[in-house]
Amino acid sequence: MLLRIDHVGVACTNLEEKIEFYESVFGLTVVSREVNEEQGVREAMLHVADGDQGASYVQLLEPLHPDTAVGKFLAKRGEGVHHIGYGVADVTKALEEIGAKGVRLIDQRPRHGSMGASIAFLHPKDVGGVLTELVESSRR
Ligand code: V0V
Ligand code: CO
Repeated sequence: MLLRIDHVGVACTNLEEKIEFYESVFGLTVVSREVNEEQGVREAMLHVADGDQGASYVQLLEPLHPDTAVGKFLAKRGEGVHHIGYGVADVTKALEEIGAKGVRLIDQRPRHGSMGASIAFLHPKDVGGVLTELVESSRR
């Protein structure tokens, strides 16, 4: 069901500083920057690699307000890995299958994600403490 790791989401307090870090230390390139009001983030996607099933990225996330998913995470845990996004062929179908196995769905239906993707989150408490995102890429 999971095709690849689409992205690793990293929570940070200063997006511009963190972009510069990933560019200068790892030589990565920003391929997209967006503000996603619904998710409460300003984010950047940095391309890591291309594979048979699509590309993989690092997603740097800065909260728009303290009272958001990433804002609360930063207050509680500080900067670091926030979630893992797995590529799937059909996010609606994947949600159905995973929900039927008793895993709590944060999103009952897909939301708008970075670069036109359809995304949905699974509750970290039901995935061994890992906030897990399903990503149906718009380009396949
Ligand atoms: C919270 N918890 C986490 C966590 N965030 N555990 C692992 N990884 C995380 N990122 C734990 C937290 O420590 C608590 O455990 C418990 O879950 C409840 O957390 P809370 O601080 O009370 O916060 P809640 O319950 O209000 O919200 C937590 C959830 C929320 C996960 C439900 O953050 C959420 O809905 N996230 C999905 C949306 C999201 O993250 N959007 C930003 C990325 P203890 O302390 O009680 O044991 S947007 C994105 O990725 C986009 C746009 C994209 O890829 O395109
Ligand atoms: Co993400």
